[in-house]
Amino acid sequence: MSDTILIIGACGQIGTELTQKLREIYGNQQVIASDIREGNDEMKRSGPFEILDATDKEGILKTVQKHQVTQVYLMAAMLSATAEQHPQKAWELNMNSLLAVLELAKEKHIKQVYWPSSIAAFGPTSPKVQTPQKTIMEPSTVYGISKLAGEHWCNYYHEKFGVDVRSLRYPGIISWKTKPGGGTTDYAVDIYFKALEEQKYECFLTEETRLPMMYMQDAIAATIQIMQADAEKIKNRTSYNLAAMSFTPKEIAAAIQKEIPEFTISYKADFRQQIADSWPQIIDDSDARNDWGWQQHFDLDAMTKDMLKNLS
Ligand code: AKB
Repeated sequence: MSDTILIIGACGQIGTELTQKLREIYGNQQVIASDIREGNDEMKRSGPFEILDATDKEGILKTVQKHQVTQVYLMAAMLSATAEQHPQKAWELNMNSLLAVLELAKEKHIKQVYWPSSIAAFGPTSPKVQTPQKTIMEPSTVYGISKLAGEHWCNYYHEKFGVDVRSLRYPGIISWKTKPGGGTTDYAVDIYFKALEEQKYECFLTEETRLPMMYMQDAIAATIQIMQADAEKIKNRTSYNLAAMSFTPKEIAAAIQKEIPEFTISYKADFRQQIADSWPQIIDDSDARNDWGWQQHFDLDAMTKDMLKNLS
């Protein structure tokens, strides 16, 4: 394959594993990892690494030209909980980085762009169960507003300038290699670490808070699958709903208890409860399944077994 890929935000939760997988597929030298902070040894040893500010269009252009980049995966973002603490900064990072990359694609410096949206693009007035691909979207968080606006920028650049930009509305992503930071769904990662370290966990959401979630392997597979799909299969240029499972803190705790019977959970809801309450519970992703063949592999029990095996 002749593509050269730049990952912006390669040191984050998804970026780290995406970099590894893309290097396996395309070859180490074809995948340039970049982040505003220094990458870990493994990331720098296995292929090229650049320090890059996601909002610096000129810096991105220089990196694109230096490595003759054809595709950009823009993974840098401020997530929901942190964004509520720093609304202005979140807007600047989440929007300026996207507009910089879309402009570079419009100017034909790159051929293809991947940009993640989120279930956060929905809001309290969206249907909570089987949330459709197209429905009322009135997000009540800064992060959600930036994701919804970003989706429409993607669609606009595609319609007006023919930019080949593809996007998925990620649910909460669960993984063991790199911890997420600043998200509302992060409890579903922390709980596994605490289950092994302390056999107990205090959850910042209430026991019945149901949210859409996905194991990292599935998220990476979906991301690469949509980028490799034939262009005519991508009928939606805002962002595709994507789903694998939905569960509550009580249900994930029960799944952990099957493996660690002494594990206990307690609940102390904080400001993140309001964010979670504004999001869908179960997503209808039939467009992604029908248009380009999306299918998940992990359910809650399979993910729990794999998480605990890898962490212990
Ligand atoms: C968050 O919790 O902010 C993210 C997301 C659902 O996009 N994991």
